[in-house]
Amino acid sequence: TMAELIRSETPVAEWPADWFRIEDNIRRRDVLLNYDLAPGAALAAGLARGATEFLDEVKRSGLRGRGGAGFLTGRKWQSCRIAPGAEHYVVCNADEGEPGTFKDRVLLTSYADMVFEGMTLAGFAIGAKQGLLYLRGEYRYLLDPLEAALTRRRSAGLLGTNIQGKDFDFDIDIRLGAGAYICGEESALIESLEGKPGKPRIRPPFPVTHGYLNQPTIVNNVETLAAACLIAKHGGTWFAAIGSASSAGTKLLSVSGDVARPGIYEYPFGISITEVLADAGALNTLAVQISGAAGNCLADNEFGRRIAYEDVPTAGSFMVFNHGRDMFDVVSNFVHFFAHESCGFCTPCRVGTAVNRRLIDKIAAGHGSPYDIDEMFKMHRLMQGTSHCGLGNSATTALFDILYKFKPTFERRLQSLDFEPRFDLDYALS
Ligand code: L3W
Ligand code: SF4
Repeated sequence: TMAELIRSETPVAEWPADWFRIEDNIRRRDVLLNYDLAPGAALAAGLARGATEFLDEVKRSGLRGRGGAGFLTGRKWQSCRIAPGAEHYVVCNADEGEPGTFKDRVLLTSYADMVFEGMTLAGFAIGAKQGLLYLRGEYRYLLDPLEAALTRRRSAGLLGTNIQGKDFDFDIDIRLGAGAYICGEESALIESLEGKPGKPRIRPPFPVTHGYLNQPTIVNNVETLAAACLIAKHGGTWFAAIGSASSAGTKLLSVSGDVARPGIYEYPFGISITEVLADAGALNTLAVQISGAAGNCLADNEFGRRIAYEDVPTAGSFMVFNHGRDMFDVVSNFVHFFAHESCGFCTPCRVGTAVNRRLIDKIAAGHGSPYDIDEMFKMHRLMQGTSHCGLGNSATTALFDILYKFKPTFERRLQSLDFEPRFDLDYALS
């Protein structure tokens, strides 16, 4: 069994082939999505279908955005296609900045053609001539190989004019970010693409009608665009048959932390936390932080839950902490992260993240009291209700999840043992 295999400490490379295919750092249970299509194969299949029929296949597939929010890709593309504008744009969000997420890096490193081909297919579906790949600044080392892939694709007639002999022109530019987490938020990303500071816009209007240069624009995650190639090739019904009821297809998870085998794993949606932990060789697990610093923290009584939009949604970050870890240290790290990454545009988030950092440092130094927990509650409620964008709205999710589930680690550090926050935790988390 898998458990025996893990206990025997057999090197992964010697595991039975039918358990996992390990290709370019992606571990797959059974044969799932084949990211290794020949360049041009998916594009030929998509172009042969025609733009509206291909878009119908994407709708039929049930594909949802892999950046975390899970918006229906077909619906997004349809809204953009019908939006009036002189030009339409395809933007690939490769600003993979969520702590613990590194699956887009693997796609960009080993399957760049799939990503570019997905962008090209998206351009065909929405009627765009220009694609932009926004690459996080920390991935600058990928710029040369990615540019080389674009050059190859141009020479092969997969980009440029009259692609594959059809009346379809499309090309792709790569733009580099400069290290700001907020530029993963789509409207801040668009501002940055326009050469402005990465401050989120007010949404609505959404980018599908008012995006890059105020023109209709789709912004999709790297993994979403790669999946679009498979839909072009195999059809929406094939894709919809993989995964769970409301979450079609597979998900790449970036598994890190206290596991014997960290890395990228591909699973059909619906996989349980327990199964992922077993596959990665996690022992003595205390908690799993899902979806990065902005996500939820699951304690061991929740490991039966499933990775799916209808249960535990995730952009792919799966950080494992065992009983040797102190969750206070983990959450302190997140609090510092958000104070650093808040863009400063709106007061609740700019001030709230800074106040929380001061309070968590005070508690860490042994000077804290229940009053400080109450203050953090106040910030939490304020920020969730009034922040301008998702960063401020989600900056305290992990803090209060961890406080709620691992209360003793906070209690130990407070001067007063009489730990009774005035605010009701259940209410605050509801
Ligand atoms: C047309 C409407 N389009 C919504 C579009 C919208 C966007 C998408 C999702 O991301 C996630 C969060 C974390 N007509 C529309 C519409 N859209 N209504 O759908 O929109 P939304 O607002 O639900 O979410 P969001 O704010 O864009 C929030 C994740 O982002 N996150 C971090 C992600 C990190 C990575 C990474 O490192 N690779 O992705 C941080 O918060 O999971 O769920 O396109 O335009 N009526
Ligand atoms: Fe900037 Fe935070 Fe306000 Fe978002 S919530 S606009 S990151 S200050």
